[in-house]
Amino acid sequence: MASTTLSFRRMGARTLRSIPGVREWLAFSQRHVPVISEEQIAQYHADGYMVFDPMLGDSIVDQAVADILNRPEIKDDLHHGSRVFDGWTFSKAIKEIALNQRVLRLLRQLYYRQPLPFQTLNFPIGTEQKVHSDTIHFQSDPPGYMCGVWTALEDIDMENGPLIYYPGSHKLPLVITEHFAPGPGFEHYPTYEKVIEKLVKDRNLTPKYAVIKKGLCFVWSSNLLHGGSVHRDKGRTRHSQVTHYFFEGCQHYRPMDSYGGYRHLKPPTWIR
Ligand SMILES: O=C(O)CCC(=O)C(=O)O
Ligand SMILES: [Fe+2]
Repeated sequence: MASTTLSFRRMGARTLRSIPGVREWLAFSQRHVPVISEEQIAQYHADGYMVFDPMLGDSIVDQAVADILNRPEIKDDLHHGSRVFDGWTFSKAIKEIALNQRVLRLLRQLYYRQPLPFQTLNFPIGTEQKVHSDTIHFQSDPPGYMCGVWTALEDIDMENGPLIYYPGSHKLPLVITEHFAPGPGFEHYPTYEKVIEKLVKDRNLTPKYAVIKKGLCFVWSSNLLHGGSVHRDKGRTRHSQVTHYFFEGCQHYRPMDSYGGYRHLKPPTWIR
């Protein structure tokens, strides 16, 4: 009897949510409802990362994967750098992952500002990307209001190229273009990678790996050192999606293209 009542209630809630505008109103009215504890917030700022369950459901995760499989950038030239840029522009599932209400609530709790998703990248296999901090690509003023939310679209283990990261490294001083290049520009990126490699060695940093289950997110603070570890099992995929977020009330610029007081402002395209 109790379970019949419960399933009627669930059905009623589902029907209500399908009315146009109700879902959005619900999300809006619940935007300040906490999804993590004060201790977890403190832990995130101490470590520079956390694992979070956005409660996505398999169907949306599988749909996001299906939506990128026919893209030419994946079908015609698959390599470790392969990625689909801004899949949210054509995939409802990718956009839903980027705008997931639990993630938005989490980020509001972590930063006390409204999060603004601005970019999605979908990876079919491990990136094997060298260790870096996203602050070389995206920075805010005031600094630090940027983060990455990396969602496992399938189970990740040590064989299919998990994220590598260095706990606590978000507290290291920022590495900016002036430290390693004669001027701004992406052509200096290989030098940046060498600088970071040396930093990791000199500080004797110990890596960890984001071995997480399908549907879970790995959230990193803007200056956390991270990259893609070796994708050992070439027969497997590593479907994943990263969404980058800025926060409201900040100026946004690209450090790699900035230099000597000049800031390369690049207004992001917000995902909405
Ligand atoms: O997925 C990866 O292996 C690395 C992704 C990354 O570093 C990023 O998107 O900022
Ligand atoms: Fe990154």
